[in-house]
Amino acid sequence: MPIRTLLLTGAILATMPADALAADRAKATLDCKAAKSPEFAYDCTLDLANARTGAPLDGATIVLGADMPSMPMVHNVPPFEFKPTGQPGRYQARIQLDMYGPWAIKLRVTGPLRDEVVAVYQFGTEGSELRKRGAGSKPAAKPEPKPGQHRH
Ligand SMILES: [Cu+2]
Repeated sequence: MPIRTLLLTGAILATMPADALAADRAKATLDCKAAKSPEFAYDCTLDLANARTGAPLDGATIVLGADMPSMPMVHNVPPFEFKPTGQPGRYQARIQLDMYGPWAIKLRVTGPLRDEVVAVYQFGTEGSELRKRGAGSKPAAKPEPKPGQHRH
């Protein structure tokens, strides 16, 4: 029954909103400042926006995961959830890492849109600094952490 199949397919496509076909991405700007104590704790601010329109995204659930790309399976950092600050598209979280160095930060966004944003940040005594976004861009010209900083 080819005609019936075609009609059915058409009906399914017609019920899908256009937005679902071209899913919007999230733009996440993360800035973490080292907390006074304990060691390796950071107070992080996250600005979340629709990457296409630039509009701030409120009402999102954002879970942060952290791992060291250079040390897979070594660290076991629990996920941290961001809380809204009341400012448009701005969220905050206190996170606890367990050493300085490059951390791959994965932000899982659900709510007004669903996305996963991964970027590598250098975490140090002051705070976080973006090293590279995703896999496509070149790493910043920054020295690798000294081997002495990697102790477990
Ligand atoms: Cu490490």
